[in-house]
Amino acid sequence: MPETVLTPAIRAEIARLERADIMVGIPSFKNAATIGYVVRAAQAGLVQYFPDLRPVVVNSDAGSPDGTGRVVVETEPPDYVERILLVRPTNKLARVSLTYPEVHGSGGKGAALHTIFEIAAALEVQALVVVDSDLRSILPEWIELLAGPILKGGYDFVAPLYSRHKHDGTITNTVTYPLTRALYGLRIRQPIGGDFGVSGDLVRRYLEAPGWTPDVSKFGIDIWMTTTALAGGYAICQTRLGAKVHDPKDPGADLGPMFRQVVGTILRLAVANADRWHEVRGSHDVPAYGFERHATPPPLEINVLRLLSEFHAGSLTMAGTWRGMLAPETAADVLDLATEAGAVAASIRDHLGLDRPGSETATTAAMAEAAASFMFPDDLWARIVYDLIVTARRKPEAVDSRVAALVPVYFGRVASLVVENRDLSTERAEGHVERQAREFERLKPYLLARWDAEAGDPAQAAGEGADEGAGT
Ligand SMILES: Nc1nc2c(ncn2[C@@H]2O[C@H](COP(=O)(O)OP(=O)(O)OP(=O)(O)O)[C@@H](O)[C@H]2O)c(=O)[nH]1
Ligand SMILES: [Mg+2]
Repeated sequence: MPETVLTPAIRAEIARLERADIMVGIPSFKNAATIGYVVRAAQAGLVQYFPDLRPVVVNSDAGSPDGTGRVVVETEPPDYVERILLVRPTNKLARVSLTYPEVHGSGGKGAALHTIFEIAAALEVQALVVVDSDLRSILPEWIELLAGPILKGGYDFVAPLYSRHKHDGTITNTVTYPLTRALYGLRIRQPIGGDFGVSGDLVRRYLEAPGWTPDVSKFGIDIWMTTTALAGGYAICQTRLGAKVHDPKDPGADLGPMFRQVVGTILRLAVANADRWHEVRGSHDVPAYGFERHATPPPLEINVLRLLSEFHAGSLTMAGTWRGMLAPETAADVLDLATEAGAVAASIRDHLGLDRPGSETATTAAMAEAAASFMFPDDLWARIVYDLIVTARRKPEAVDSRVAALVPVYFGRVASLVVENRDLSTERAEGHVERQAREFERLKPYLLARWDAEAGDPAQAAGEGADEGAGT
């Protein structure tokens, strides 16, 4: 990780705080509406569960114009928490909100966390907890659930386990969970959940680790943290947090940039850590901490029509790129599916009368029902992701453009999952996530064969299509 020049304000805060045992770090960007609750929950958790430790809450903000930092500073003071919880902690809780500097010219969630790591290391904390600032479902107990395994159990990295709505967490369900599991052999169900516990040792490792790219300064940070912990052989567990309720996102409308940053990062990490995953077969459960509870996350609407239309539109402009980055038979299957997606999208519009003025909206359920015939197979998706790893090694400079070209294909994959899960309970839909993860494991020999063939004869490109330029 590169060294950043901490701003004078941050240096002054470090000098003022001197030391802390436990820190809660909260990255933010325009979260004035929700961060107050997150700060109160974090404070209450520190006071209630760790009254003997020196605690600090640090908000690392992007300089949000909506007053996010002011909300943090003006939210109820720590002694309010002491009064309502009837706890008299040994140490006063410190609270800070500051604006983080960019890392090599890139800002975002990862740059915010970079500053949080620097402060945590400078204060020599034993445990760092990071939580998102748009959380509605955080409770004081989350601080114990995320820090407890580090302070009591000797773990270095605590990944979250939550109940999420069956249509939420699509990047997790389609890429980061199955790929992390198949590559490194550990079943970390939420590798990019955003709410983590990190030991002081691992924080120091993060500050030295290589591979801090512009994507890691943005939403690549979560998978970078998880993979760096895995590749470094750190002790990892999961913790049961109940439901994750946060600002909702529709994949087709909101998740394109996040997908590019997360998937670009996971591919680069896969190339860099090949010696960590090459010999791994199968996978193991990861211990889970905390009481098992049943929670029902709120429903999430997904625009299936938009997903299918974007998949089809992608095939019209990116067919050449797809042929260049996928094995020939994989590319042919994807192009056929994209054509079908176009036909299904047209029939949804027709069926639901979406071309008529004033009737452009429809529910997820109605769109999914109208698209019932559409199916993007698990094994095809797994091969696509594996092909991308192979091409990421061959042409590292092209990772960004390839991952951008993958976005419409991901939309097609998500549309298929929404269709398939339309009438299922969250538990049954979870079964499909597991089925897909097993498919990634089953096809790992396909990755290894292509990877090894490439190593023996990199020029030959393992039978891949030659057409790189046309149609991009
Ligand atoms: N400092 C900083 N924080 C950011 C930035 N973008 C996002 N964040 C924070 O990162 C956290 C996660 O961002 P979200 O947009 O909620 O993303 P997410 O919940 O991981 O993603 P979904 O599961 O797809 O909703 C929140 O606390 C955001 O405030 C940024 O540019 N700068
Ligand atoms: Mg969120």
